[in-house]
Order: sequence, then C-alpha cells, then structure tokens
Amino acid sequence: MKGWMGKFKSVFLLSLLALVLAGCGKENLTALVPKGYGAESSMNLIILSSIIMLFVFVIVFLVYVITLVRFRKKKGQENFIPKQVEGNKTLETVWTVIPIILVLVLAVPTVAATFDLADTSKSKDGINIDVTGNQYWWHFSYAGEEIQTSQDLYIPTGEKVYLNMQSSDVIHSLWVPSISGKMDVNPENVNTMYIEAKEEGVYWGKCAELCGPSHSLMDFKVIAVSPEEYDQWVEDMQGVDPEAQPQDAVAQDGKAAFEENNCMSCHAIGSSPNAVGPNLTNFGDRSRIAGILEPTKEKLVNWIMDPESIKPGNKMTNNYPELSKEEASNIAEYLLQLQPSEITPESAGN
Ligand code: HEC
Ligand SMILES: [Cu+2]
Repeated sequence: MKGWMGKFKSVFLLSLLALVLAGCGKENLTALVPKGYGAESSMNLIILSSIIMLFVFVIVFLVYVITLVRFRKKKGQENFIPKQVEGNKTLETVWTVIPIILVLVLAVPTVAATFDLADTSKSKDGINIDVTGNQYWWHFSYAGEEIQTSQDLYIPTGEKVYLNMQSSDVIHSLWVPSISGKMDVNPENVNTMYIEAKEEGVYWGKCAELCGPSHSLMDFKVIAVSPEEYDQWVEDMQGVDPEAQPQDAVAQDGKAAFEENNCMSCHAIGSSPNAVGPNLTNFGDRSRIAGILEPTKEKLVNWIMDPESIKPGNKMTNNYPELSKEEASNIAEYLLQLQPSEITPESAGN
C-alpha cells in the first residue's frame, strides 16, 4: 500500500511541476530560445555547463552503483575488512586534477564571453541609444537622430546597437531575455551594453530590479526590423510635425483637450527631449499602452481616466485635471491617430 502511494505521489508532484513550469518561457521572453547575439552566447555556455554536469553525474552515479553491487556485505564475509586505500597518491591526484580541468573548461569560455559582451569599444561606429529607466517606463533617445521615443525600442537586425543607460530615479535593470543578458540602470552613472537581434521580431523586455509597486508592470518591447525598414522608420520619425492637425473633428477636439489639460507638461510629441512622461510621437503604433495594455481605444480611455488602477504608484496619477469620459475618449482618438510610420510592431510580426 505504502509503495503504491509513494509512486502515485511522485507522479502527481512531477505532473504538477510540469504544469507550473509550462507557464515559463513565453515565446520571445525566454533566454532558452535565443534570438540575439548575447542570448546565443549565454545559451552556448548553458549547454556546455549542462554537458559537463551530466558527465559528472553519470560518472559518479556509475561508480556509486558499481560500489554498491560489488562491495556489498556478502554471506560468510561478515567480518571481512576490504583493502584500505586512504592516502593513495594516484587516486588523490586523479580526483584533484579532473575537477580542475572541468573548472578550466567552464571558466575559459565564460570569461571570454564576459569580456566579449562587455566590449563597447566600437560604440562610436554603431547606433547609440540613450536609455532612461523611469518608474515604470522606458525612454529611448536616438543619439544624432533627433528621435525621442518610449516603450517600443526599434533596432535594425544584424547590427550591434549600443545602449547608454541611466535611471531618473531608483535602480532599474534592463532585460530582454531572448536578445541578451541584463544590465543595471543606475541613477548615478551611465552603464553601457550592446544588443544585437539576429532575426526580425518583437521581443519582450522587463525591468529586472525591484523598483516599486509597479515594478512587474515595467514592460517594454524591442522591435527588430530589417536595416532598410529601420532607415525608413528613422526617416518617418524625423518627418513628424508635432503641430499637425488631425483630419477629423473628434480627434481635433482631442488635440485641444490634450493641450488644455496639462498633458503636454509631461508628454512631448516630436523630438523635444521633455521626458517627465513617455514621448508620444508614434503612440498610435505602440504595441502596448503604458507597456502592458492592449492598444485599444477602450483600454486607453481607462488609462487616461484612472492610471492608478492600472499601474499603482505611477507618476501621472492626480497630476492633471479630472476629465469627463467624452474628453478622455476624444484624447484617445487623437493619440491613436499618431501613426507616423508603416513600420510597426505588427509589420515586425507582433
Ligand atoms: C505629471 C506628468 C504627467 C501628466 C500631467 C500626464 N501624464 Fe501621462 N504619463 C505620465 C507618466 C509618468 C506615464 C508613464 C506611466 C507608467 O507607465 O508608469 C504616463 C503615461 C501615459 C500614457 C501611456 C504612454 C505610453 O507610452 O504607452 C498615455 C497615453 C498618457 N500618459 C496620456 C496622458 C494624457 C492624455 C494626459 C493629460 C490628460 C497625461 N497623460 C498627463 C506622466 C504624465
Ligand atoms: Cu524598474
């Protein structure tokens, strides 16, 4: 009875584990399906160390089983004492040297990869983006391009993109698991890393350092497009006229309400570097609202009316006059029409 229960228990626990772990590794949010240079480099190290661990496991297990079978106490030999081998020079040497070799095999590629991934000496020749981490959103400023944007980071595939990162408040950490490792984003110094996407796609990014009540909602996306599409996107973003009047009357009312309700003291449209809140130049092309909500008008109205219920502790709440549902809806209409480019998360395969 006990044996049967024991078996059942382990099967049950294993299936529970499988069920729980099945939630891990959302597509484009996992280091185990690498789509970038850094993630590939880490994956190779993961595979190498797993092979070494498996090798050690098999050898130790074999020795253990052989010992159990061959040297167990046999009938008629109860008082037999086997040959004592303590202090055996050969054995001591073998089990000191083998682990040293294994550690070296692990250490050399790990140290090499660490230096390779930290090498930003060629940043002057590449694309440089100043990244600012804020409670609870990301700002991206394209050096030399006069482009300011937030939440969605556009990069070309097959090229190293250098991120110069600083925080405007507390410590954050930038992590796009399927593209690269993570790096702290500190208030007092600039940390630099590079990312390189191998394939086009939309990759999920996270803040990986507890930074306040909405830390787990501090999501962003890396949108990797072909180099030609990237150039097109840059051109489209530079061509934006922040003063442009929307076509229809509802959106025009929305623009007026946006201007009258203090929104512009924090949100810039165009290349002005004002960055108390996310830059909204290409807001209508965003893959998510505030990094997390599906980009529908209904969700946007909810955000504008009551951001606190969506991201607790955010810096927008209570800093603008109370809006009627109609005003919020008009503003939403206006903001969703800010779509300067054909190059969008959808075209990149979101
Ligand atoms: C005091 C500054 C401030 C004011 C005023 C303000 N916001 Fe915000 N807004 C923010 C901040 C900060 C965020 C980012 C919140 C977060 O994600 O944590 C934000 C986020 C947003 C977003 C989501 C942006 C994105 O990139 O997904 C929209 C849309 C928005 N605000 C619209 C408005 C509108 C409309 C008004 C005026 C009625 C307004 N905001 C007034 C600071 C402000
Ligand atoms: Cu954070």
